[in-house]
Amino acid sequence: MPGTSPLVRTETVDGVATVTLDRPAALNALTIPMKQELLAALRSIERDRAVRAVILTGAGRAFCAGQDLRERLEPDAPSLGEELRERYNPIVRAMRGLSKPIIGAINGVAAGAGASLAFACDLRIAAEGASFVLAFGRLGLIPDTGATWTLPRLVGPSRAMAMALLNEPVAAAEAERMGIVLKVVPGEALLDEARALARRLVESAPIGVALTKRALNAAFDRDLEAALAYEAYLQDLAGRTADHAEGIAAFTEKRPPRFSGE
Ligand code: T3D
Repeated sequence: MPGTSPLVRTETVDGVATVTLDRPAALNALTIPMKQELLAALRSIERDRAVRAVILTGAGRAFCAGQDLRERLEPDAPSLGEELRERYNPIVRAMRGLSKPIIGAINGVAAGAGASLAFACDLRIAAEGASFVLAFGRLGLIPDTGATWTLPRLVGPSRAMAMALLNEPVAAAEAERMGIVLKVVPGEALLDEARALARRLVESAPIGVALTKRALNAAFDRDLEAALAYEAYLQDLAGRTADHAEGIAAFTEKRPPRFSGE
């Protein structure tokens, strides 16, 4: 079903919602209305039981150039702290807390908060011409929109510090070596590859997928004992689902599982 938003488009096909940042003339730089639309799209996807996986991508040659810097020059522009608290941080929370996995299909440059959005996805694949640059330091700023949390977890503290302090673009092939992206594909194949990955997630047990995402996110901040306890709690929930019973039945009957999401 095509969405109506002019700046963030959502299209859902066969359980996969593709969310496209759609302001290509400004490399999908983020304005206040665009951030509001992105958050609304994520919230709507959370409520939509038909959606089991999400693809986040950009229209045109960029994924997202981060905050629209021209908007910052407007006389009534909110403070940066307010902008983060009111608009960017809720988006990051919505992405990390979404019960469905998000694949970043990084079609071009991801800069500033655009890179942060890419890092907030659960999985990423990139087009050959894509790149990641924190860019904040060039503006005298610190990395935000969750990048100080996500990036060290993706690449380790040393590489994260280098990206944050040096602000040099990391090309797609290097991003693959660093573990930021799962794979790099020709630009024209990117969306097909993302859809193929999404289909595999759509065919998985949705509650198991949601709880897996929750467990891994939570484990970042816990010691082993707490992680073991949380695993036991979540596994108890997963073990009570009809999909777990279906997984066992499918294994014993030597057939593919048909997960209902119950
Ligand atoms: O609220 C807050 O401010 C707090 C949060 C901050 C979060 C942040 O994201 S801070 C970081 C903001 N982003 C940047 O600093 C990146 C700025 N852009 C660039 O460095 C370059 O555009 C790119 C490396 C992304 C791409 O370079 P290139 O040479 O391929 O393209 P270009 O010619 O620079 O850009 C094409 C057009 O997009 C151009 O418009 P024009 O001149 O053709 O009308 C350019 O101005 C526009 N554009 C690109 N980035 C932004 C932008 N317009 C507004 N804001 C942008 N961030």
